Amino acid sequence: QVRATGHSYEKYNKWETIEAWIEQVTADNPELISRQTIGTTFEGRTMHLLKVGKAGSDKPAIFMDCGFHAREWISPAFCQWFVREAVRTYGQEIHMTELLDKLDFYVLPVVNIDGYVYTWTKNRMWRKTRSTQSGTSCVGTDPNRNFDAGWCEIGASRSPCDETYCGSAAESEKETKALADFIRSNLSSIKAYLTIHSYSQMMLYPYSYDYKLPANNVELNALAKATVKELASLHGTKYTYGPGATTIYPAAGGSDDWAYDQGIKYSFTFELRDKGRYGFALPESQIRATCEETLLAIKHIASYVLEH
Ligand code: ING
Ligand code: ZN
Repeated sequence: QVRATGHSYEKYNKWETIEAWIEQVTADNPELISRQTIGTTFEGRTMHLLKVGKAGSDKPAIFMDCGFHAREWISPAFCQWFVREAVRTYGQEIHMTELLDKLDFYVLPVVNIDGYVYTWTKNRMWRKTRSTQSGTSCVGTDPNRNFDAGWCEIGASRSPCDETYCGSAAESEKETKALADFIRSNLSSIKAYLTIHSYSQMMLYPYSYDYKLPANNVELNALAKATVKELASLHGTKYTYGPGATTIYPAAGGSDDWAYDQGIKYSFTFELRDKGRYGFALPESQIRATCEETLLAIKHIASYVLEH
């Protein structure tokens, strides 16, 4: 159990608290967690990545990130919850124990740290990164339009002032480049890519940059169906699921499509609670239930990946 200063799993934590928590949870669980730096943000903050799992050789891995979009606060809350539940239930609960014995989870607690800090200090509804460039006074690129997957072809904007600005080039952002570099360097072990957003209660799989379907569409559809059923079993929360383009909207440059095209056959975007009542401002009173149900979904996918 971690007690980093001011940190709570049932509250939204500011970045300095999350960063202290990252250090603490790693120090407290050396048998299960190791930490590495994968890069720095535009404003110079450190991008810490946690590797969660029992030490072993040639283990398959699942990569999961949170906090792509600054205002989606439930997302980093889930990554923290996931790590806590992993260390709390390892050796206690057979399912988690087996998962951590047999695979590693790479957890990136906050991708867009600069944006997240900005939502705490200046504008709660900020979405993009905080990068600047010459020729415009507008700030930020949409990190989920910045990957090299049909980059900027559809559902993205070339105008730096827009919320879905795709950036000056694919991977123009230090944050997306760091994430993509890490995945490229670990492609042989990474079997699944999971990216956590909010809101709208959806489980999306490729493609979003095109109306084409992935080669294993039938399998992904069945896995998504079973996963949302598992998620709903706890509190009755209903998720829709399907290819991004037809389930939410067409949008190029997303990380799930990019990861899939790198050869990671299980690639999903989760849109957590709710469906719009509170939207991005999901009350802290819903953190526990949201994270509990989402954890069931992630464990379901991990078990599936282990069997396949
Ligand atoms: N939704 C995602 C977004 O970036 C998405 C939806 C998923 C787009 C996958 C492209 C690829 O717009 C939120 N809430 O951010
Ligand atoms: Zn998002």
